[in-house]
Amino acid sequence: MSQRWLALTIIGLGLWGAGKSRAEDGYRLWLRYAPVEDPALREAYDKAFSSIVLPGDAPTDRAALKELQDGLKGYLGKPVPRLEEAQEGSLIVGTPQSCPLIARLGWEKDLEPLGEEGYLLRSALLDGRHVTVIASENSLGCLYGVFHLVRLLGTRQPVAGLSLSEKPKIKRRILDHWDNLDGSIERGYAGKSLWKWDELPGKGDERVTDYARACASVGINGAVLNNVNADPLILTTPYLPKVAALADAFRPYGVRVYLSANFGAPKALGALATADPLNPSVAKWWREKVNEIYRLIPDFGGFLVKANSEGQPGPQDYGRTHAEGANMLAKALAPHGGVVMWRAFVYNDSVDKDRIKRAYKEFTPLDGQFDPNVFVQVKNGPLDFQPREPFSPLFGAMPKTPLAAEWEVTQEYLGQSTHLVYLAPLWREFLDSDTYAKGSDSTVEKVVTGELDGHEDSLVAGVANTGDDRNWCGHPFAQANWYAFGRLAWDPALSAETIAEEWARLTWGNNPQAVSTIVSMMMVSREAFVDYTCPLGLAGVFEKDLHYAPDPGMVDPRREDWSAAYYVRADEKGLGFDRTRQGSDAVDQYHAPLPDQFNGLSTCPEKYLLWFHHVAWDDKMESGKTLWDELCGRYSRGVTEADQIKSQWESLKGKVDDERWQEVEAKLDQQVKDAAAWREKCLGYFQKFIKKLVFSEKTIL
Ligand code: BDP
Repeated sequence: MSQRWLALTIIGLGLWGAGKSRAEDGYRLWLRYAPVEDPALREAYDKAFSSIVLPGDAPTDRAALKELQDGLKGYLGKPVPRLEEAQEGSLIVGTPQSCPLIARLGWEKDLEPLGEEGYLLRSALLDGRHVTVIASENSLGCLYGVFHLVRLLGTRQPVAGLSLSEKPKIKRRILDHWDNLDGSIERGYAGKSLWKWDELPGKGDERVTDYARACASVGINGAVLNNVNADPLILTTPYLPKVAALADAFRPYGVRVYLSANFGAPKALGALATADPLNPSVAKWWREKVNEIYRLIPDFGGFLVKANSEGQPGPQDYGRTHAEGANMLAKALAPHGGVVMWRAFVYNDSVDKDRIKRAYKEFTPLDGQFDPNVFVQVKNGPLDFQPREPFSPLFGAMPKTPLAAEWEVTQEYLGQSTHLVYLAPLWREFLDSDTYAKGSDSTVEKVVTGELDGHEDSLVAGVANTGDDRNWCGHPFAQANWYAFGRLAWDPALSAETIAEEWARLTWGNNPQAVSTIVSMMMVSREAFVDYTCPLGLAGVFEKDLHYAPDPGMVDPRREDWSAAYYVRADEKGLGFDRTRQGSDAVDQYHAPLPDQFNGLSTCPEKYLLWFHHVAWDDKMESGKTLWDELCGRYSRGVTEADQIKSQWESLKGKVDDERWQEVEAKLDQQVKDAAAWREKCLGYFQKFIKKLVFSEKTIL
């Protein structure tokens, strides 16, 4: 080969390599570290971060160093050296113990209240040199500070005069994986499980490290590895080393491992004839099991338990209460610092005719009976992760028990991995809801952070949407929900829009038109989905088992309360579930003034109208239209909004990479088709009940 050809081949290979490493297949999530476009800004960053001083050498320090090196190299296009001594423009990272320079700054008093995960990110003058400092009491806090800094750079923020101090408002920020041991994922729409049980505990899996790294980048510090419908096998001696291997991989990134425990395990695994929590042999079995786990995983987080729910075993099988069951496990975990997350997702139909009232009726009498290391984990709404529900009345009704909030990041009822639906507005609505438990401003947010009732420990869980699809979440925009879960769990006061903008910039680049268009698409998407599936407080409208499309007439022969028709309650008179004092009286599970507000037809917020009321077809809505006309208008608005989201996306062709553009475009195409079909299906079903009246918008069908 001639010299020239050789040179060209090398250049060609280099470009191919570069192109490949820059492939926009979604794998890199929001951690793309794309080059800074604006030369002036790049120069400013270059000057501000000319070297890294990070003396720590613990695994978490090494993770922080790697992140900084990769981040700065990506943004600035060249490696930034690591030095031992600070220079003008050094970035200094560490704890007062690991880094003498930080000790010299004398910031201990400022660091102390920030705890192990908090950090300071400040510009400072050290021996006459301008430096930037990330300081924490702990390496993990430093790592979080590093992720904060690379986020600032990725969103092209100024970095002069930094004076930031952060600490998480919720202590445990956990992804709940509903992953089965055979690799399938319950309600997973992004491929198979990331945990390759057959290969574990063998060689390290880069993907697992990248998972933990992505979690840490948004502050997630825990993962429940397996499905709440738990296979007891995960607790057996052959499986625990596999669990430990994952825990080892997560540890540098501060992600602790938790497991879902099958309450019937001692019996199911054949060790004992009973799983009665008051039986001393059962308690002993769990104590020994827990000890075995902690021998392998010293920082194991604890157990998540779905008990006496949807066929899962539980303490009630032995005439014991949820508290008795939870406390037995809690006592085994307490000496090691572990916790129990006991789910309140129960709906025994002997408790009340209205499914949504049952969890409250079962759990509120138990307030005060749970051990201190038990969380009662409550889904945001009283039904089941619907596109819109009022908050569960359990929030604000169990002041003596720390309540964990459970959100569904995976879009089981919100278009799965086909529809673009940004969930932060849904979670924001939940957090902002006022429970009135201690007068006004007793928000759900304050219940969950522990502030309202003075609980030290706090927890928010999100049912994960990750899988082994190359882009992790199936839909490129579903990544935003993983991102938003972490950001809101860290700071539940953040606005949905702030998070959307951060994510858009980091994930799609900083083109101003692209950013504003993407944010606007995201911000309207949840309301659009509500409109074309279940407006005005409708819920439970989804098809059997799959839960993708609405099917409001569906009757499930297995259970009345698994039937859409049970929730929708369409009849000749009208639509909606009467939960007023004339009906099931669910309104009275809330604190005043909510019961009166929800009870009154004219005072009930329209977004919850059909959740609380059976409304006549010709009743007048706020708009002055009849219910039927309003419904037609809302469904049509949803279809229009889906169309607009697609047009907005189309305006970005060429403004974002083509690879992901095409992928999103194809999904939006399906979303628009679905929206129109779902409007017809729902209105077509409702219309069948309207016998006597003629309405103006009936013709739209
Ligand atoms: C429902 C899901 C089901 C879960 C259940 C739960 O359809 O797959 O097992 O919740 O939360 O939403 O336990």
